[in-house]
Amino acid sequence: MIELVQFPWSPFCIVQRRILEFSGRPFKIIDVSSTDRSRVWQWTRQRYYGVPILRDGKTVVFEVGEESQVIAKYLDAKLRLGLFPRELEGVQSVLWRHIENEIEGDGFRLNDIYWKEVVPKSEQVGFLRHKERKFGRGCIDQWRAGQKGLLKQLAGRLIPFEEMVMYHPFLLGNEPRFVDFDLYGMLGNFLYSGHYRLPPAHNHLKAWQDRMTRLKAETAS
Ligand SMILES: N[C@@H](CCC(=O)N[C@@H](CS)C(=O)NCC(=O)O)C(=O)O
Repeated sequence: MIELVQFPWSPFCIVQRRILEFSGRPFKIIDVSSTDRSRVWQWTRQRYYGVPILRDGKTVVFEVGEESQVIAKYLDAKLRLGLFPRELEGVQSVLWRHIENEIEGDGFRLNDIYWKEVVPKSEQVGFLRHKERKFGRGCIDQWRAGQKGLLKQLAGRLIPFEEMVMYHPFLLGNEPRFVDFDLYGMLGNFLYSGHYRLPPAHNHLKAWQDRMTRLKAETAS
């Protein structure tokens, strides 16, 4: 059985978790601490410490670069999900970079404002240290001070996605593609704390999100 190593509020883990749920195949979730990656390090034979990773029998699958989609492409090929049709590779590549940088950047900062409600107590010191080493001392307080502006920025950045799902059920047409799951994951992280809703003006996006939550693959074999 496929095993997904994750922690629950990670945007990139939500992407792979939803793809697996969508596939309808049984899989096992292995939660690791957001601050202790020893299992990931061990399973990847000291080649990776990020999450998510997958283990499928003897195969361990992990990303090889900031913009690779090794895990999603592995699942797509194995479970025949139709998420990466060749004719959409170009447009999907441009979109997933934007989704994983701009949308993710606003979303995780907004969720991190509530980090004490989200991160288990035993992981909090490691979490804060990791954030402050990466983004500077007091970064989360700065994000909290700028919360309104961040929310406005995210709402603006979501307008093109709202426009995309106005005329068809998924971002690129009538079928769900990788970028649908990618955006779903980034928004899942933004919404994780329970303190936010999608901007009310984006009602098509809300309907898309509900659709994505329920979606099951018909063609998976
Ligand atoms: N491009 C990677 C990004 C994965 C990523 O950034 N994961 C975060 C957790 S959300 C992580 O583990 N970062 C390394 C760290 O926390 O040390 C993917 O799609 O999986």
